[in-house]
Amino acid sequence: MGDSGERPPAPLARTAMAFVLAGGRGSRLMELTDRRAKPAVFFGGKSRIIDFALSNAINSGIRRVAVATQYKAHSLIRHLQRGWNFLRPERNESFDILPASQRVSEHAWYQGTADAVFQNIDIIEDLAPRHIVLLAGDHIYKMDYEAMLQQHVAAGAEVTVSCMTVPRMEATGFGVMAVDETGRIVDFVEKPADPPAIPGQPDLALASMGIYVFETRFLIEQLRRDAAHPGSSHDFGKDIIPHLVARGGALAHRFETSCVRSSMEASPYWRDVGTVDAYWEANIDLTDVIPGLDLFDRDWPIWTYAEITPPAKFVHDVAGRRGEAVASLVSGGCIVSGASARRSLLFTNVHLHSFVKLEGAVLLPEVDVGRNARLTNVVVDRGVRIPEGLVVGEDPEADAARFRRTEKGICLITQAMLDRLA
Ligand code: ADQ
Ligand code: ADP
Repeated sequence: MGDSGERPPAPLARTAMAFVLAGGRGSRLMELTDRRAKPAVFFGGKSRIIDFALSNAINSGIRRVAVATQYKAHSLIRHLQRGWNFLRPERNESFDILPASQRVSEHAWYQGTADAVFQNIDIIEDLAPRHIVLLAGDHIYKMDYEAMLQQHVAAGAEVTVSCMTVPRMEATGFGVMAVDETGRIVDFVEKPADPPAIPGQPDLALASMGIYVFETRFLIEQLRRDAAHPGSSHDFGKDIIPHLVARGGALAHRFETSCVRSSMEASPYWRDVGTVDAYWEANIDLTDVIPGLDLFDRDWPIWTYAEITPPAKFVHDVAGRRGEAVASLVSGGCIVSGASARRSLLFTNVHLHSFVKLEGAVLLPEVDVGRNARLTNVVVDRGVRIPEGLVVGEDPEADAARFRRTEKGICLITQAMLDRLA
């Protein structure tokens, strides 16, 4: 290949800041978000959901990160402090946790996503990043934000919005857009009851992923304008983005062009894991021989805080039968003692006792499963002690009476539910 003489464009991530919105509740995850915000919910054996957005930022080359927190933020803040405090001001890097703290007005927590950024304008101005990449802390995906920054600058857009095609009937929970042949967004409706289809593709819609790129100065101007607007709900999807689309300044960025895929991943992967069913399925899918999401991709590592644990251990039960796990992920510190697990995910420090049988089980850290228990298609919250002989997943009515059973028949089990039975 000859040298064209053209220099590659200068990277933009290094002078950008990732601003992660991590304050929402995620109420459809039921009891999993009773005590922690959705971004702090465990995922994939070792990580928490927010680790994906943060790892994407770091892997893209971004070295300034801020996380706005609000709802039940303790578990999230503790995780961020333990795992994500390696960015150093001495290297012109920064990591800021920004809890809603009534900094602007003594009467207002973060009113909406735009207000969560507005209330921190002084901190952003101090750090003076050239661009802001706005992210949600609650999605599972691998994406190179540098590609999106480059497209934004090359096109001279006011805002660039990342998007992907979704089945039209599933688009009711998204911002749905129409684009012209240049990629300009010509229409945008937030969470429409009857989502508009992509022209010529009646079953598909173009959905916003809630990822936005702005030049910092322009974003601040828009936030100030929005804050002064009496009718605004101070939300990106409801207020800021529709306003910029109407001005003709909004550009669509196709996720397909910047999603990161290892040789194993067949198609672009993005999950909301916003319901217990979606959460169970996305976790269990990781046990597939060829999973849709490759956590073993060394070119795009998902960083997290991980406790230092001994290796997972498999031992015979009292009668000399083996402890085994097949088609499963087993994290450090686990002990599988004469139990058998199939198509299951054991997070850190899970203990299975003799004669336990698991099938389709997602066990969060420190779960202890007593002898003879049989669990099928379950999600068990952190630290739960499953009593000896408990059977879940074989009698729908009994399950629904005792636990949170979803339409698809997945049971979510928390300690409070078990305590009520005792
Ligand atoms: P939603 O995800 O429904 O839609 P929203 O509930 O505002 O929008 O949440 C966006 C992010 O902001 C989440 O990560 C949430 O945790 C966080 N958040 C919410 N309120 C917050 C607050 N007060 N303070 C701090 N953080 C807060 C958005 C867009 C849609 C788009 C979807 C894609 O509005 O257009 O299609 O994301 O998932
Ligand atoms: P994680 O999200 O890491 O699992 P924990 O389960 O330790 O975190 O706790 C999540 C949040 O719930 C923390 O704010 C913790 O202080 C709080 N918490 C833990 N146990 C209880 C409890 N029994 N009652 C009320 N709050 C609790």
